Amino acid sequence: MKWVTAISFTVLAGIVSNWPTSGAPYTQILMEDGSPYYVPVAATVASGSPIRWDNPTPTHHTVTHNGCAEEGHPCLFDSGPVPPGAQFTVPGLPAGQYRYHCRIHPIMRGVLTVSDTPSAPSQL
Ligand SMILES: [Cu+2]
Repeated sequence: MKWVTAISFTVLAGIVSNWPTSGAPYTQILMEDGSPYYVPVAATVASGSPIRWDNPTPTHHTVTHNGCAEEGHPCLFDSGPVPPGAQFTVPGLPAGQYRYHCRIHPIMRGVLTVSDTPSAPSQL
């Protein structure tokens, strides 16, 4: 029965990829060929909220958490090469600050701040 599951996933993936981009349930960050390279270069999202990087440029880029390039540090996300016209989605991250870069163009750097959900009660 494995093939049934495979077909279900294929159909689901088709539906998901056809979702309209307006009002999409994720935070979108664009990759660009010029400064600041990631737009917005400093993004803030709620914890658990998906983040999607889109590559509208004619070259490959990566979205690599800085920890992935530093021995002994946790590596929370690394897209690998994202082709032109493709995108990379992280389903959600715990609260914290995540600096990231492009492995192909080390000059490309961004920072993602993941905050606790706005509805969380204040600790003041
Ligand atoms: Cu790049």
